Amino acid sequence: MKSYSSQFMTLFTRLAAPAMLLASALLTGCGGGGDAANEQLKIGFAQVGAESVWRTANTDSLQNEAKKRGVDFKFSSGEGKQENQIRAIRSFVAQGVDLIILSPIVETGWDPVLKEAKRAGIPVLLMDREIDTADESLYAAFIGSDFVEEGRLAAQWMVENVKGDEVKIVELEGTPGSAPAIDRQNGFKEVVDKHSNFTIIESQSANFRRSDGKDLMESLLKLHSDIDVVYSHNDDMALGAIQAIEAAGLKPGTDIIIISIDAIKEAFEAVVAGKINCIVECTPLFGPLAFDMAEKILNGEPYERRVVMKDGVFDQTNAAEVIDSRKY
Ligand code: GZL
Repeated sequence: MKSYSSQFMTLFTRLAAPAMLLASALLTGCGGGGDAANEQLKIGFAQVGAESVWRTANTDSLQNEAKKRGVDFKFSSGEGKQENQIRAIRSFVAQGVDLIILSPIVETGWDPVLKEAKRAGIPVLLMDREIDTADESLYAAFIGSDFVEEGRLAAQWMVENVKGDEVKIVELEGTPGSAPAIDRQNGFKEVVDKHSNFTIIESQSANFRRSDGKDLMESLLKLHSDIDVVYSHNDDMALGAIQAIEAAGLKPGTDIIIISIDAIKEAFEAVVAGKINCIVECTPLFGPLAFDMAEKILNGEPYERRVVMKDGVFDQTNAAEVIDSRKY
């Protein structure tokens, strides 16, 4: 297991590398052969779960890249529970991994277990979602999207494309307490609050899950006969809501405008079919970048502590031309 402090790493590498190479040459009888510094990386990944197409695409991206790089990759699915992720992190520490990748299901409650990783000298790379902590030293870096901006982009598209004196919106929220649910709600509201003819009449969680999105939309349609817009924090819930809207005899994308985030392939297909009006991209394809960052952290090389992905906006004016190039 490599230790983490970059100063120690730099010193260690400078002083030890020639000695290690000499030792390996003596032991293996080969002069200047294998590079001892290139031992197999052992990385633990505490994933949220498998709640959405986005999530499984994210898992695949990491697992495929780990395989390509010959990393000893220890994957643990939290199955939607923080306690499972905390248990996985403790297990990675006990196994002496070199680095931990964490996609934290919610923002709070991580300090104790991250302190244990820090005491063990194991750096933590936050991927996808951020945490709420006063101690920034508990993680080495963050790589993910700007969820507040995603919410703003969704609302901006709505105020530019949906007309009416009194536009009523229902919001399908993601997992309560998660960074994407909190931030996508805040970013959307920031723009809506500047336009008095737009009103959010309901905002409830469907946990990023398709079946929950369908159930929630069914109940909202029973409560309200005048819904103009559905703003969904992810495509899975939007696709579930579409099932409920159609079951109610209404036309999604026409009778009720649908705006969603993630931009999975199935959502692109729904946009082309006229059932979703706008999707804001949130790429799950972190694999190559995550492992590049992990290697820099472990090698004591300079790296960006915060890497924010670029997200696009797609609607019925541009979805058809890019759908074939989409990778998730
Ligand atoms: C966003 C990610 C969210 C996706 C959902 O980066 O955390 O979690 O928007 C996923 O599809 O479940």
